[in-house]
Amino acid sequence: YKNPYYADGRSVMVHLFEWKWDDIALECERFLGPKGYGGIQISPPNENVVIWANNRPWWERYQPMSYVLVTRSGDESQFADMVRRCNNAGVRIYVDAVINHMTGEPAENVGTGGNTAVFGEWYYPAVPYRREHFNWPPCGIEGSDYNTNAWRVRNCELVGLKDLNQSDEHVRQMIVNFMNKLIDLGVAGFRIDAAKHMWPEDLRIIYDRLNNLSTAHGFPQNARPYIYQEVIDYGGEAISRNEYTPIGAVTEFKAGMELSNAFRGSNQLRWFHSWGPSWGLLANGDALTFIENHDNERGHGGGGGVLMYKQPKPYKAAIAFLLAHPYGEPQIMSSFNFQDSEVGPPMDRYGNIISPAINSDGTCGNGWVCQHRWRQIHAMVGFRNAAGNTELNNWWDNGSSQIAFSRGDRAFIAFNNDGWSLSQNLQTGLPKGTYCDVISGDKVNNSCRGKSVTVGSDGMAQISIGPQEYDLMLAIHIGPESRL
Ligand code: ARE
Ligand code: CA
Repeated sequence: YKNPYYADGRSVMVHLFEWKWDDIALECERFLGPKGYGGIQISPPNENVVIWANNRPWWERYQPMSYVLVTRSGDESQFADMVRRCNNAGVRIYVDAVINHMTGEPAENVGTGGNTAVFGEWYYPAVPYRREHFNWPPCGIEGSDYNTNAWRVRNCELVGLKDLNQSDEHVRQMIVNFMNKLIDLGVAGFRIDAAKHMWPEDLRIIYDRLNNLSTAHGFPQNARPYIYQEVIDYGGEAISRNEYTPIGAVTEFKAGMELSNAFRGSNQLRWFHSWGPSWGLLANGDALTFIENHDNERGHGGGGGVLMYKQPKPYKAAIAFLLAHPYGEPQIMSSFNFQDSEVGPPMDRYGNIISPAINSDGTCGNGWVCQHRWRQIHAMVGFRNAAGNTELNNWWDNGSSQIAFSRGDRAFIAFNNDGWSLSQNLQTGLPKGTYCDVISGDKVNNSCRGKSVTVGSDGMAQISIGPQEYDLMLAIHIGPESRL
């Protein structure tokens, strides 16, 4: 359950938050595939309750009404078309699976697929679920429960969401049927929403009943779905992420917290020499790493304090480190622009999501941020792919916040988060030649739009990054995107 089964030579997952299936299919073909992205986390594909009272907030999608594949992102045929086209472009699809709970008790009672429920009776006819399928009697998780009471965190309601009982055979079967349907449609795995709120032994039984990935969609024989479980664990709670690593990968929230902290200037980059488990992070193969997610970029999920698209310079640098370093299975966020933390994606007055526009310079419009299209970010996907599974070598630091390292003889990166210039002759590990820095500009017509770096036959190169430059890192690698 810990292998994302990316296509050969690819890496990095992007969360296309609230994107429509038709737009994702196009994005796989016109951008993500060609740029080397490995996969996409999509928003929950199953029917959710419609919440006009809050003007269609993004979080209505975390209130399932049924497992029918109809949402604002599209219907089942659009979903199937997306998965097929993305797989053909070499890009895998990972589903955000909301299986801990159903809805709260909203005033409105119609789902995105037209189904209704009887909330007061815990009755969801389109699944079907009835009262006996929920943890009973209902109780609500209180803030102090996280520190003291694992049972209540798992058996009471998360923010009033009706809590399914995953030890019930019928509940297990409905969840397994839903997930297997998605596997058969060609998805490669799942984010398990609110995994902390379910018992690991119940989850194990559910995972073990999942089908192998579909060979009809290009996966190898006997491939198990990639499973990464959302467990927020900064330490000190009654429930530990270590209870979940035996059954799948886990979201590593500490990675984004530490990198945000450092690139904000509150910690020196030299300490990242030992980045990985010795920082208290999960074992390498267990960790889904990211800077920010859809919750904490907007202050949900105990969030706040992480870098996000509104602080572009340190944010891009934090992502560059995340993608350059071999530790973890990295994911990046692709957001829509927001001021209000509850507001949903760009929509028309009927509630239809408005597609991203693609500007002539490749950036997005219509309210979509599309971090995955920022040059400094997609260039680092190319860097990670070029680095492959090489080790980290040639670490250098100035005793403060100027650092550099190489990945085998394939890729080299330097960062300057000090307030003065970095100007050093450094070992890049790379073959002799001239390389374009992929951060400061593309290679166009065999010349560099940004900086170029000349590597000598001994691998050494003069590296310069001033404190006031547009970006604080420089990256070069083998392969046609960088080498002249
Ligand atoms: C909404 C309203 C609520 C209302 C509820 C029911 O905001 O006021 O009571 O509906 O009517 C998202 C939103 C919620 C939203 C929910 C359903 O964030 O605001 O509720 O959708 O629409 C905990 C969980 C963690 C969870 C975070 C948000 O452990 O699993 O809270 N994250 C996932 C998703 C969210 C989603 C859900 C779960 C629910 O990523 O987007 O909620 O499907 C400590 C603990 C953490 C805890 C955190 C916050 O840090 O360690 O475990 O996170 O506090 O309590
Ligand atoms: Ca639960």
